[in-house]
Order: sequence, then structure tokens, then C-alpha cells
Amino acid sequence: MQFKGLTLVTSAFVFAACGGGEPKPAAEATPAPMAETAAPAPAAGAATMAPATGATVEVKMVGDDKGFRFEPANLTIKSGDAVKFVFVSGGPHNVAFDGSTLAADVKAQLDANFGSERMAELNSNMYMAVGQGITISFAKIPAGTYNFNCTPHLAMGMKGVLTVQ
Ligand SMILES: [Cu+2]
Repeated sequence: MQFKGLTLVTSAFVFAACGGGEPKPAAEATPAPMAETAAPAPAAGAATMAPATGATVEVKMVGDDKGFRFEPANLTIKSGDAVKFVFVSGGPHNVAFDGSTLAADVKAQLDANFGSERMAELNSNMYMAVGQGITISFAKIPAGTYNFNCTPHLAMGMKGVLTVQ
């Protein structure tokens, strides 16, 4: 019983800390059953992962004596396709999309489409071994150009442009 109360307080606190200041005074007064639904409740308008419905295009993450790069760095896909970023050499590499030019709903959908490999907003986990990587779905992503880069090697020009048709 005591643990249950403790858990509720903890998750309510975490929720408040991450939720961008949307106060939930009701959570305090609500008894235990509410705790299960309170924690995973997404913010209003939050997107959910949309699985790819089309082809999967591979992009290699490379670092060698010619430099650090994505291969190909410029590519075109259709909405609904997926892009599989795969570590080949010279890491650590990650995949980070530039959200500064994206509409809020597009940004939220792309972020959700990072799935379980998402480390932070529009940022993948860090990859250090051959074969590691992330497959990002572009389902529910509108036509446009999307800039991406590798955070550790951005200054060395490891970036690319993805066009969604
Ligand atoms: Cu890199």
C-alpha cells in the first residue's frame, strides 16, 4: 500500500516535470486506479508511430580516410517509405533531423516515427558498431525536404537532405 502511494507521487511528479507545466491537481486527489492511466497519457495532439507502408531505402553511415558522411547524402523517397540508416564505419554516428523548419504536427509525427530508437526529439540513439542503426518510417509525413545530420560529425559535414514526394 505504501509503495503504491509512493509510485503515484513519483509518476505524478515526473509527468509534471516533463509535461511543460500543465498542472494536474486532480491527480493528487485521485485514488490508485488513476495511476495506471496517468503515466502514459500523451499530451494533447501527440502523434503516434506510423509504420511504413512502402519501400525501405538504405543510407550508410560512414567514416573513413575520405571523411564522415551519409551514403547517399541526398535521396528521394515517397511518403510511406522508410529509411534505414546503418552504421558502416567510423562512429559513433547518430541520425538527427532538423526540426526548425518543420510545422509542429509534422515534427511531432516524424519524432514519433523514430520509434524505440529515439533518444531525444528527432534524435536517434548513438551507434558504434557495424550493422547498428535506425529505420525511420515516413508514413504520415508530407511531401517536402527534410535535413538530417550526425550530431558528432555535423561540424565535419556529415549531413544530408531527404526529399519526400
Ligand atoms: Cu557520424
